[in-house]
Amino acid sequence: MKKDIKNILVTGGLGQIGSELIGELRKKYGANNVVASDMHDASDSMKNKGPFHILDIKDIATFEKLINDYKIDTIVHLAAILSGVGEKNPALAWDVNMNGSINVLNLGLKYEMAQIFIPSSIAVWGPDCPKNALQDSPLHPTTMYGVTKVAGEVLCDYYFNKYGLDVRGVRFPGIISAETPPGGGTTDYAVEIFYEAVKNNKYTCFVREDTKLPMMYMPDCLKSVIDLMAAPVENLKHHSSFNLGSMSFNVKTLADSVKKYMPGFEIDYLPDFRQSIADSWPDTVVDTSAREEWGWMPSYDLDSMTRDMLEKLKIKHQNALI
Ligand code: NAD
Ligand code: AKB
Repeated sequence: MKKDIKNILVTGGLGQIGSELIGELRKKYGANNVVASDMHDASDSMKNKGPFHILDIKDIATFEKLINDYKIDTIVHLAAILSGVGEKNPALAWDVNMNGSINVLNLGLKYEMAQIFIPSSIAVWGPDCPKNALQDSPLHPTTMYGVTKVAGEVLCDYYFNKYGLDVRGVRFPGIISAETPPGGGTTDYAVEIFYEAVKNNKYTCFVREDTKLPMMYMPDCLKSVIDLMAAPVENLKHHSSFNLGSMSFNVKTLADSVKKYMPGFEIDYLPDFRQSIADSWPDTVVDTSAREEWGWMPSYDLDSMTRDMLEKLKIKHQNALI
């Protein structure tokens, strides 16, 4: 039986996605019904907007106390180690990503929760994936981050099929945003370029100019989570592994888009270990299942995103916030 979402706990809420998703969830579900958490303490401005608690996702006692105190019936699980940091410390990526997800799923089961949302990533694919990734393309990642994302998807589907726990998730592309900098992934260059353009009008990119990856602007990322969480479960054939397309471009095209609004912008290239991670991921994704099963439709393209990013970051720069 489908249960209503009333009280949500967000893990990893101070990260790139959480710091904006919490606001969107609060608009829909009420400020006091969305509890933010992270392993680090939050700023006063974050704490003034609604409940916040320090929570390491491996600390089950604190997890359960929060669930009981706030009558939590839904977890949006964002705490994770991303691909760049994960390749430098694979043991940490395995520990946080796998133990975090299994703890969330077991607590979801124990407290008979209405829903669990755990994002996956384009990192589930590896070099044998076609450059245009299909929903069912082979999942043979070559990073530990990707390994944990594949295992996470399979685990989520196991909990749905065996226990009927309503677990949902999407394979996010690289997320681009102006609020909180990204936390150590391979697609971070597509965010850094905007920050550096505004601050210095030049950027040294850590992948080659022909590197092409799927990307998405934050407003579309937020919309995807809100819409998938609200979708009727009976409409879903997939659960935790929806491909999600929005835009795809190589770094040269991205730099040209920035130059349109920042004449004189310069870019050069100094590829590092993240080049081979980027090379192992597809260029584009086919997201027909998300469109058909819950009406996914992105709004932003490269040009509208570039304009909005630069506007937002210029204001932050003028106010000495970046
Ligand atoms: P992020 O790195 O910006 O934030 C992750 C947060 O998790 C950080 O605030 C960190 O402090 C917290 N964290 C780390 N270890 C923790 C622990 N043990 N206990 C509690 N908190 C802990 O990540 P994000 O970009 O916001 O990503 C959120 C989710 O979306 C992740 O599952 C990530 O894999 C997925 N995703 C993100 C992107 C992207 O481009 N941002 C793309 C694909 C998938
Ligand atoms: C990363 O680059 O690790 C993330 C992702 C695509 O999952 N941004």
